[in-house]
Amino acid sequence: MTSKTNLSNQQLAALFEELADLLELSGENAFRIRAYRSGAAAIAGLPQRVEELLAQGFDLTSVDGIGATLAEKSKIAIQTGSIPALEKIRQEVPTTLRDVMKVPGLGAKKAMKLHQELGVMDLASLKQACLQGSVADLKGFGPKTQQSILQNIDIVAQAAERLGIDDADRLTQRLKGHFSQCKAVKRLDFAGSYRRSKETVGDLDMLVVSQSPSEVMDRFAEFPGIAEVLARGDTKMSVRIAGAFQVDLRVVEESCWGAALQYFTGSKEHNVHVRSLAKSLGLKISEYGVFRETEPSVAIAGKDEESLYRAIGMPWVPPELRENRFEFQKDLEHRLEHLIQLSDIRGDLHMHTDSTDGSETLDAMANAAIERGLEYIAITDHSKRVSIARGLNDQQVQEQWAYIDRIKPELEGRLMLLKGIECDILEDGSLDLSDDSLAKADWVTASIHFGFKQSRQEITDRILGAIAHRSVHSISHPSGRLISRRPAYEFDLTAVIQAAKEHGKCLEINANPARLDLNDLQAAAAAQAGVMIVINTDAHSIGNLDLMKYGLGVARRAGIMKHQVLNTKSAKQLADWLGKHK
Ligand code: DGT
Ligand code: CA
Ligand code: CA
Ligand code: ZN
Repeated sequence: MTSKTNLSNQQLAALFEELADLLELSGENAFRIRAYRSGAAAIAGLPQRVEELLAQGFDLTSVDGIGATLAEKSKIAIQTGSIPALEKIRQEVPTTLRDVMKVPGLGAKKAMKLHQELGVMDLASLKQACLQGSVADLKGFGPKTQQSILQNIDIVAQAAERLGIDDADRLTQRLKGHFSQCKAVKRLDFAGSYRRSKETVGDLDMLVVSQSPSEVMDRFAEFPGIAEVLARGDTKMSVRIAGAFQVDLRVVEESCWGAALQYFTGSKEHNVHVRSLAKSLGLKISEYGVFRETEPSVAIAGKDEESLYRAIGMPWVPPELRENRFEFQKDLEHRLEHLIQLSDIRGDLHMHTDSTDGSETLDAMANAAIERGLEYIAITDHSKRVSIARGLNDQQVQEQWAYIDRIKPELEGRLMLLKGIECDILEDGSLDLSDDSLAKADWVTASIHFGFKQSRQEITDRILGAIAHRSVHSISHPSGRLISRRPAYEFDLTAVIQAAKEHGKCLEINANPARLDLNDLQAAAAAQAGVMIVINTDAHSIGNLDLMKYGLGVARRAGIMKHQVLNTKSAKQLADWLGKHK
């Protein structure tokens, strides 16, 4: 079979995703839609291009999730670049409605109703309809729904443009792998917001040192995920990956590496300040190096970043701090000396097991923690209110803790295993488990999973009540947001910080990249107020224990120092701390 379309697996998967969305909008039966979705996921996960597989005579239906219909449509797509069924339905349903159906709280049915009744075509016309108040008048919607749609539109619009830090991370790994065999590449790194560990990344900025830029660009063009080459010059190239995501490549000289890396790492605000400092010293900093204004052709620094910062009298600034927040303040040296790093983390105080919605047994989680060199963990399964996760009631949690007491001796000297619980803060402000139960725990973290639509005051009061409860040690994912999917509930962060400080309770940075909650600014405010921070993975599987690094990204962006984080303490120190916080 020959093909002229050069369709990547991501592009092919995107076609099936679109088909599934449009079918859902048109009211097609759920079974067919699910088949296309799982097919799309299966195709996106294939290690080799579908085109190559077909050329080798590989039978696509042997892949889990790909049936005969999907295999046949894939063949046609590889040959023609599209799928006839998709072409047909695009005539009937505007494809821009896909964004509308993804607004939290809407879905396909409501999106279609908005289309049919109000002529909504896309996010822009949806926003307009909300602002005009016509959504509130529609049967089944109302003013409250209209209000929440308005809030959620921006989140969806942003999600379409930005990649989560973990997705960006995976993409950098694939790109590194792709270039590992390319001899023309002497050095490769990623700059921009990715290097600064922002929670989402607008585009990836890749820097390469090479003597032969064209060879590097040729190799770049062969990257399997590429949908389109947007621009290619002598040393610059931009491509579009899968959906809408962009990767910029710049090839630089070895002698400019530090200056280029510094320039393209940003942030823009940081760089503006760096350059004004340089100017006050009679220096000029560009992506090519540091120059004396009197001698603009000879670089005096810039081969590495250290030399660039030294030239303006500064220590090297970790990328996460380059946001013009803390790095130009007088206490920089002190902050740098103590800035928290991943190796400071000695335990993890939020994780789930298969007793609720985790995928592993308690023993497996404990062993995985030991393998990762953690000194202690708290098992914090859900409480009963989270019924979809089979949350534990008073009796079940006692049973789990009795089990922990039984296996503790075996773990002695290897892992301190804490009897914990993630206890829901109920809608009425009470806690989901009895005071008697909670008093028997080693570690109680309280969190909100329901009642997001309550007023700012009600939600604030719920959290304040939990903070004041004598058995609670910490509040988990305090804002309740899901990045690019659900906004935080409304609450008074300042009041929460103050109460946590007063009662000596912790606030969590939840390291799960879908949450990162508290975020960097909130965590900075809490730490500056003197609140103890705890950084937890909220692991639901063994692999999730490795998400800690994303929480560290947030903490470092917040300028947080080691002593401000509870789980940098040794097991002994933590036991002492818990003893004092009974
Ligand atoms: P993003 O991609 O939106 O998540 O954020 P960044 O920070 O990665 O921004 P991006 O990709 O536009 O640019 C990467 C860095 O390059 C940016 O942080 C600073 C530097 N940079 C790019 N363009 C300009 C510019 O026009 N002026 C200045 N001062 N710096 C720039
Ligand atoms: Ca960028
Ligand atoms: Ca860029
Ligand atoms: Zn949890």
